[in-house]
Amino acid sequence: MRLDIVSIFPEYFSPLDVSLIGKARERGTLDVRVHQLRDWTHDVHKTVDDTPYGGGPGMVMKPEVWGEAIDAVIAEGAADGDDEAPAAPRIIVPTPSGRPFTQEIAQELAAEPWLLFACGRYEGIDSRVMREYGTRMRVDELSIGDYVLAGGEVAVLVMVEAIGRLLPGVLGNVHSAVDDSFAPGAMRNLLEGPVFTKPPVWRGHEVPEVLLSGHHGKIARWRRDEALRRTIANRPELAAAIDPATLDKHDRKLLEELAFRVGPEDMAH
Ligand code: 6GU
Repeated sequence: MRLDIVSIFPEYFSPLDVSLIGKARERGTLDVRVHQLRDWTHDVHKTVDDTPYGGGPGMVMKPEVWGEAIDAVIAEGAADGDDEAPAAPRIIVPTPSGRPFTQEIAQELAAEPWLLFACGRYEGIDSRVMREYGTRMRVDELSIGDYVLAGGEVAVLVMVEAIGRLLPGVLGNVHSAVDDSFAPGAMRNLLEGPVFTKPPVWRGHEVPEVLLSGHHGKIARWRRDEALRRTIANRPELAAAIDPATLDKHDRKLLEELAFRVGPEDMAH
């Protein structure tokens, strides 16, 4: 997969040199290129922003410099690519006003051959940039959560890590992504429960006995109970969205004990 990132702070992306993503880059699974937006300015001050039309606080990133940057990155990528490579990337613009970035979107993006992340700072990028490229390619404005960051750089790091670990061969253990709290499958919509390793007693705290029993059926049941408990405690809105058809008798009994009802009619617990 090819990833281009355009930002006024390329230094923000040095974490991509280490760990799983760094190894994937060394192996060639991931081709990440970080670009300095200011390289496409023409004035001595390398200006990337200006005051907003209509007034108000803050500054807006100028469309001309973004247009030149994105055109150049696309031209370079298209020239580098083999004949089967697509002519255009999918463009991602991180912004707190975007659609939520979810595991489902991470999976969708992990299947793309080429992504271009356009990091805005200040109050954001002139909206015509997204309009312009949206006529020619897919452009997604995505948010990583309900809080405001100073710029999109950290959000892009988050998205690249979530996407990168889904690429074939990036995770050491091919099963690691299967158990993820938000992965599709049987445990979908359930958070993962607590985990333990040796020693069996640490500072007087014991590992739950069932995990030492070697009884796979009982262990699976215990893990599911813990997943349900944790989901109800930490994410009641996720618990309320569980399809009742995916619950067995044991699950229903546990939910009753926890005084939690599943289904749309009652979110209280
Ligand atoms: Cl993607 N960008 C910024 N600046 N703030 C955010 C965000 C993105 N997602 C949540 N807050």
